[in-house]
Amino acid sequence: MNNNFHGEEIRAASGAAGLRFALVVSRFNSFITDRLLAGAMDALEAAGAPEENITVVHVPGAFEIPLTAKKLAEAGRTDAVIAIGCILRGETAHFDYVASEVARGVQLAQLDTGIPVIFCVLTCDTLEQAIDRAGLKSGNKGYDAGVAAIEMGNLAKQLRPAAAAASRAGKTAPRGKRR
Ligand code: INI
Repeated sequence: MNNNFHGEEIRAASGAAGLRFALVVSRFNSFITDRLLAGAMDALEAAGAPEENITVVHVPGAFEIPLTAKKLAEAGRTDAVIAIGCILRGETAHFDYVASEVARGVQLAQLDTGIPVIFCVLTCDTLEQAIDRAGLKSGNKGYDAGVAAIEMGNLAKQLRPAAAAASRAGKTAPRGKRR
C-alpha cells in the first residue's frame, strides 16, 4: 500500500479461536476428499479453532454440496463454510454439468447468505492431478481452504454493519450486536 493512502484499510484478524466452522464433504471420490478434509482440519486446529466449534457434514456427491452449504450458512451457527469435493472428468459431458453447477451453487450460497463458503472442490482431468492436490506435489488444497476460511470468517465478522461502524468510531461493537 502506498504511503500517501489516507483512507481505511481493512485486513482480517488472525486466529480461529472465536470462529465457528462447518465443513461439507462429499463421499464421491472419498479417497481424495478424506485427505482434503484432513488438510482443512489441520489448518483450523493450527489456528486455534476448538473442535466443538467445528461441524462436519457428509453428502453423497459434489452436486449435493451447494444446498447443504446454504442450509448450514442460513442456520446462523457458523462464521465460514468449507465445501470439499472432487470431480473427475469421465468420458461424457457429466463432469461439465456437475462442475459448473457446483461452482455456481457454492457462489450463490455465499452471496445469498452473506456467510463465506470456501470452494475446495477439485475439478481434475485425472486421478493423478487430484492426488497431487490432496497432499502430494501441489500441497493440500484442503489446508489452503482452511486458511481461507479463517481469513474470510474473520473478515465477514469485521464487515458486519455494527462491527464496522464501531471500528470506524474507534471502539468495538457492543457484544449483543455481534453474531
Ligand atoms: N460426484 C462427485 O463428487 N464427483 C464426481 O466425479 C462425480 N461424477 O463423476 O459423476 C460425481 N457425481 C455424483 C453427483 O455429484 C451426485 O451425487 C449425483 O448425481 C446425485 O445427485
